[in-house]
Amino acid sequence: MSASPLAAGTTPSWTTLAQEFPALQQTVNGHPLVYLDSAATSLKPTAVIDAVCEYYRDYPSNVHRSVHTLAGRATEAYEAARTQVAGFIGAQPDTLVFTHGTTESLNLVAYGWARRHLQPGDEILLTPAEHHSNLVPWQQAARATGAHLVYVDLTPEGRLDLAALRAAFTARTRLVALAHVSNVLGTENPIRDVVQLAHRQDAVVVVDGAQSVPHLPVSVSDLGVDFFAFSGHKMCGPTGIGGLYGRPERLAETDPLLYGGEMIAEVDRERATWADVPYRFEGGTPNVAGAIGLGAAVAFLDRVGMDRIAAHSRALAQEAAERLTQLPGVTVYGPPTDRQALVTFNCEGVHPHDVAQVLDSQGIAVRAGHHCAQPLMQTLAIQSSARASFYLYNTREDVDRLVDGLREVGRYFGR
Ligand code: 7TS
Repeated sequence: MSASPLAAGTTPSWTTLAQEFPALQQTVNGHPLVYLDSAATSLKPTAVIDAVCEYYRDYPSNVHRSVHTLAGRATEAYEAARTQVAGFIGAQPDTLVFTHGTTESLNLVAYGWARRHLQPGDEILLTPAEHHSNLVPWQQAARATGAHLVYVDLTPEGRLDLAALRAAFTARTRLVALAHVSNVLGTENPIRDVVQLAHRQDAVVVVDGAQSVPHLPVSVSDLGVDFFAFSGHKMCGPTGIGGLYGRPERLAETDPLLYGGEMIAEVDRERATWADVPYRFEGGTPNVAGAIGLGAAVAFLDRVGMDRIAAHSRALAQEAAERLTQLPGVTVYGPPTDRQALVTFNCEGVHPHDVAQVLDSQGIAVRAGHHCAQPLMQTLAIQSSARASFYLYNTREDVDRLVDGLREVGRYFGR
């Protein structure tokens, strides 16, 4: 780590920072890699890879059980990571549950809170822009409890319609679930306003932060949310680790999702009592290496500065959106301004998988498909789309490469 440009306490250039990501030091199909798929998963810096390797190499012990030295070191590192990650999202450590990611976090709320508290006829407010992970768990919870899903439409530009949201609340509204940042439109939802409206009605607000925590400074306490879910792998951390923040009073009224070792206080033949929050939600051996790697990831992001990262990814996405809009036959989705980190688009007459393939042949990685947001694809009246997503290791040259790559797509398909 002493060789890291970040260690010097200076402000390294984005090009210098990109050198911290070993995966970028390769060619793909004969071209230097341009990685524009960070919304699916981000690349990992050396600091994170080293932290994970160090755990497996030097102290690969289980946590919260054995008294030997290596186990003590593992437990200390795991809990230090909890403190660090909680601090990163403006939470207290005992309000942060380590999960395997956003999907598990949302399921934990849907099983542990919603199934216990929702009654037949209660209403769950959602938007049509939700990722399937913030939609299917509520469909299932509604089916199990007799609650109903109520969708709040977007404005024609693709933003949350606050007037429609206000009008959608009824005496039966118990829960509002929405993304902080859309993984397709790149819009940031006004969570504070949503919380204010919801709490007036005693409704619980569940926020899917999978696309916001990697890119924006986030404080769950400032936002005032009840639950907040996020994934480590989209924010420079390892796969298989993420978090669920819950307000203390909400976590206290949530049932565990996994029962077994580690999450109990006492067990006899007939029954058991639960460990304190957050441990009661972390049944079984946790992803120790993942948590330690995520701790290293947030330390890395903090050293770069979340304000800088937010401005950088936003500027790249905005520039890409403007330049793509000017290409013949290219349609860009989402509002023309206030775009976070990504641009979703289609090339007229070319399937997005073909777009992605031609870009890949030039060493440019983008995602194509429905982006796990099929109801939103239906709202946009498309089957699928291509998406370029940006992060701290991308540069303006990457936008140039994307634009050149799309001109090549046009030539290839005779447009
Ligand atoms: N919510 C949002 C808004 C997401 O973008 C994703 C993943 C998830 C939830 C699920 O996260 P996981 O870590 O539990 O899988 N989104 C994407 C994507 O846009 N492309 O690939 C994965």
